[in-house]
Formats: sequence, C-alpha cells, structure tokens
Amino acid sequence: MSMHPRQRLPRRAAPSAAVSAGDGTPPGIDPTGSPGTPTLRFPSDFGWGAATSAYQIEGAAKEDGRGESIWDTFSRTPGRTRNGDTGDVAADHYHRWSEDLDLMRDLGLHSYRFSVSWPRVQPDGTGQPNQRGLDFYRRLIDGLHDRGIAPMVTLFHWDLPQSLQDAGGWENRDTAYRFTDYAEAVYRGLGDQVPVWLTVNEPKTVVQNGYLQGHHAPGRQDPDAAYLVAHHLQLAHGLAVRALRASGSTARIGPALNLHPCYPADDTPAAASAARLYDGYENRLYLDSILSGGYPEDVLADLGAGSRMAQGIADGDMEIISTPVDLLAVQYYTPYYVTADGLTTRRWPTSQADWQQIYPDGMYDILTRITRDYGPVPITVTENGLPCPDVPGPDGVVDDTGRIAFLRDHITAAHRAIADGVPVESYHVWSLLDNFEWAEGYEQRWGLVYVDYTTQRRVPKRSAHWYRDVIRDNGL
Ligand code: IFM
Repeated sequence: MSMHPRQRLPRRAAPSAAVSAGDGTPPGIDPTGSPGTPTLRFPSDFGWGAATSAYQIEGAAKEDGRGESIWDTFSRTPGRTRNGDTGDVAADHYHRWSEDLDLMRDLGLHSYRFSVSWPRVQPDGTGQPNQRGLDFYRRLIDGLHDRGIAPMVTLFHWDLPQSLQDAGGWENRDTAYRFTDYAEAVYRGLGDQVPVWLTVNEPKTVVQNGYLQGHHAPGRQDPDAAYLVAHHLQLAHGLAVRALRASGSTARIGPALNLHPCYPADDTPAAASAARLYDGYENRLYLDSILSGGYPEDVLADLGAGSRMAQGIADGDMEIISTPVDLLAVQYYTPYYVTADGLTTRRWPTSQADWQQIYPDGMYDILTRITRDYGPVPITVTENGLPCPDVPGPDGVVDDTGRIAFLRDHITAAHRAIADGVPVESYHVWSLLDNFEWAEGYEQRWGLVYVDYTTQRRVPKRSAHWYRDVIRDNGL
C-alpha cells in the first residue's frame, strides 16, 4: 500500500510567502463592506443558520449522568491539546442554552445545527437511554421552535463514548451497529420535532486527524486502521439512514462531509494525476460511496487488496452505505494544491488556522462539482467560517472585519453556484459561538459571538450584526 499523501504532509506545513495579516483578511479585499441595498438576493425560501457541536460548547462534562467520551480522555491527556485545554466547561452552553437561543433569535437565524452528545444519551455507548440527557436536548429543541428556529441535528460529531473505544472504537465493525441503536434511541426521544438529521460529521477528519496524523482523539497513527475506520463510519451512516426510515419518520437525513477542491499545483501531467488521487482520498472516498454506491477504484487500488479496509467490506455494505439520502451537508474551508509528488502547497493567504487557505472560489467549485458529478442532490452548507484573533476593544466592540470579508465572499460564491443551477438550500456559519477548537483548545475563535471564558459573557461580534442584516435582507 502506498502512503496517503496526507501522511507525508504534516498539517502544519511551512508558511508560504503569501500570508495574511492573521485576521483572515485576504490582501486586496475591503473587509468593511456592509449590506445596504442588497445586490445579491437568495431564493425566497433560502435558509440562514449557524452551527456548533456538543463537545465544543456544552461543558457540563460530568452532569446528569453523562458518560466519558474519547475527547474527555484525549483532552485530559497531557500534551494533547494546546495549553491542556479540555471541553469540561467550554462555553457552558449546557447551562446557558436559553440565553444562547435568545442570541440566535436576535440574529434572525432560520436554522440551528447542533449535535447530540452520544455519551450524554448513552453513557456507555449502549443500552437504555439516559433520560436526563435526552431531556436537555428536548428543552433545546422546544426552545428553538418557540423562537421560530428549525433544529438540524447531527448524531455524531466525534465524541464517541470511551467504553466503545475500549472495545475497539471505529475499527470495530460493531460500533456501526451500536451507532444505529443510539440513533434509534435519539429518534424515539426527539424525532417528532426534528426536520433534518445529519448522521456522521466529517468522517474524513476522524480518519485523517484521529487515525493518520493522530492529533485528534483517539490519537492513532495507523493508515491501515484509518481506512477501515472510513468504511465503518460510512456503514454507520447508511445503517442510521435505514433505521430512521424504518422508524416511519418523514424527517430528512444525510451525511455531513467536509469537501476540498484539489487542484494540480502546476501544469504537468504528473501534478494532474497526483491531484486526482488526492481528490480520491479527500472527496470521492465519501461521495462516490454514499451517492454512487462504490468506493473509487483509484483509491482502492492505492490502498491495495490486502488492506484492512478492502478486507473489511462485507457483501451488502455498499448497498447500505448508498441508501438514498435526502440531502448532502457540505462543509467548505480550504482548497488543496497538489504537487507531482503528492504533497500540497499553498497559493492563498491563510487564516489563523494555518491549514486554511482563503479561497472563496473553492466554494463555487466544490458545489458545482457535486451537481455535475452526482446530479441534483439537495445541498445544505453546514459549515463555513474562519478563526480570527478576536478581542473586544475598549468600547467592548469585537471588530472582526476579516470574518465579514470571508463570509461575504463565500456567500457570494454560494450564490453564484445557485445561479448556475446547484440546489443549495441553506447556509450555516461555523460557528455560532467561540468554542473548543479540538487540539487547538480555546486559542482559535471561530464564533459570530465572542465568549469571555472567564465570565462566560457573550458579546456578538461585528460579524454577527452584519450576518443579522444579511439574513434580514436575504442577501448582500
Ligand atoms: O471546529 C471544527 C468542527 O468541529 C468541524 N469542522 C471544522 C471546524 C473548524 O476546524
């Protein structure tokens, strides 16, 4: 088996000459644009939202019967996260959910995407659900409806119960079946009030960060295990889609995939061919299987017939994985430029997250490519955003002009894709609140709303006011 390119490329690559000022403002872009008379109107039923995930905001790690997740274990292990940060308290959303819902109402959000914490609902990953855990999400969902905001619920956003990890985690095929039981318990508890379910968030990040590079939980560096995990995560997705349908639910369901356009770094045939394989690992390994029923041949060939993944594909798995979905949730952050030897290089300024090149046209390219290659599957953009070094000024204002420029340019790119026939239904900013950014701890602030982690005071940033106007005007 040849090595996946990401293995040879540390995520933290050497800085290129073209770097941003660190506030995410690409050179040459006026960050101060604010909506006046909108010149770009979105379809009248377009949905505007914001997204979060359980471990990143909830805190209350030991309350109301919540069990331990792999992120509790990982973040409490010295050296794993920046400054030793954990999600023990995070943005304390578990206690401040009502205030946070009021913030969402003030923004005018149509849709709020959040995740259910598996160990809050099944502390050990199996068995009877913990009613106090379900009650929290019931209160949240009722509170959203009271404020006219539609809940969009992700079932798995990386916080696997530690007990399941102890039994092999996603390397163990059985975990996909445990996920289905958990999904059924959540549908039974909350399903009547949830119009959209997302199964598994960014399986690729689990594969790459959790099992190739090892800087996310569970901290493994084992390529052969990584791609078996890719298969089991997708099996879990397909089984959950079937289980939801079998429950008689009319809710819509789909996967949440982070997709990256992969361009050749130069005009050589070798770079073109390397970029094609890179695209296989980044995108087609998830899109072809879920939307077309088979893993890409080039990736399978590259992994080799003897790989644990190839050996782990049982009869009928691909039919399960490709069970028709109602929508595809797309998360776009960065493009990749691939050299002839399968490494990546930078072409655009980066944000404070050094893996993120700011390239709004990549949003257009990835959205149009989905429709071109897989047909008119309805798309919701469930994440898009950047971290900025946000600090309240003496007047208390958080002036994140770089975020406004970023959002404006990416929303404009999404509008162009819609105008060219891509069925994009909604757009969600990552993130509603500053939160625990995994291995980066609390250093990177991704929110529309600033969180003072000492007092837990929330301060809507300038971008929040700007986004509120975009929603109000249904355009910019
Ligand atoms: O914070 C993460 C999120 O959990 C998944 N998508 C990418 C975001 C920014 O890194």
